[in-house]
Amino acid sequence: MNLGDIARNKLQSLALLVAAVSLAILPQSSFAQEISEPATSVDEAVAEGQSVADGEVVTETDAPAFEHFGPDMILGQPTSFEDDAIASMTFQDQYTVNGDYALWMHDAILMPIITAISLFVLGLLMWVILRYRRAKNPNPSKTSHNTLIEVIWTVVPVIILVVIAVPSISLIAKQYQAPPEDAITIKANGYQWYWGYEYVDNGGFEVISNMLSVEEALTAGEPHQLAVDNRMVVPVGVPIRLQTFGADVIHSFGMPSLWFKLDAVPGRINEKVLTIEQEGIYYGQCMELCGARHGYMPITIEARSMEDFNAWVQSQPGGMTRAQLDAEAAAAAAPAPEADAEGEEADADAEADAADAETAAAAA
Ligand SMILES: [Cu+2]
Repeated sequence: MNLGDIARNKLQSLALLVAAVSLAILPQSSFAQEISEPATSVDEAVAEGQSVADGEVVTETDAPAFEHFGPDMILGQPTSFEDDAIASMTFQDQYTVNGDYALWMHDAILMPIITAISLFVLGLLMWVILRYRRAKNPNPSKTSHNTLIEVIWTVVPVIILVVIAVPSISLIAKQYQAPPEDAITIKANGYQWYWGYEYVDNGGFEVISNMLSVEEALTAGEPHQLAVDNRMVVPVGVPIRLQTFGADVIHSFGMPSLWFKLDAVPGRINEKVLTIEQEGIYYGQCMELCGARHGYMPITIEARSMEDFNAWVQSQPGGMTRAQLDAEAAAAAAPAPEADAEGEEADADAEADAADAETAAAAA
């Protein structure tokens, strides 16, 4: 190795060192800044009452006003130990039919069975320890088989497992029921490290959602690390076909109070149906370890009446309600009045031709 090579090697390692140090001291906020940008520009467009559709700036005229819910409408969120010790250790309140069922299964089936078995085993242990200790029972029994006891300790656990299996399997079946055909499709895209909500059935616009800073969350009266700048607004009481997709790595869309968790996997679309029972704000998080800022990509769902949802959709760039899309499709499908008349004539001709052909065939 000559002197030049040595110098080059030294320089390369120095460059690596400088890069590593600058990465380490680069403020975290600069990452957040990068990913917040698209959302800010959309906000500005909305604030100016304009929507950017197909690259054109369109001024909105008749879109109804929409206002987001305040913190008084927060329903689905975790409870801190200080506020309520018991609630902090168990499930959040549930706002879907599946969530109610799962909570019932936990409270009425699993917990009583677990408690009874634990107490029974504890009782048996205590009895054996006290009654059959060496001082009390110097000559232990040599019994090695007892058919009755063996049958009981085989059959009873089988019955317990069957009792648990029936509601358990039925819950799995409920969770994976296919959404009805008219369900509203919303696609949640997981990015490193934020969420994008694509409104497939409402014009295909995407809402980019980033976590609020501590100050912003406190000002808004919302919980920090759960509150976001742009919420996922959904209609209440109607089935939503919620699809998940991973744009880079595997994420997971998890909403504890809605009994909904679905992995967002690159290269495939997962889907489950979600029907929220009550208007309000619900918080969730990414639930798959997805990288450095995995803990900072929360989900906020705002469930609104269909009327409010439609108003919100129209406030989004390129957003179209179902009625608007249907009307547009009908207008595109229906020919102009003149063409319509000609079309009818053409139809009549075709029918006559068909009749002629039938007669000819019959004659032959
Ligand atoms: Cu993630």
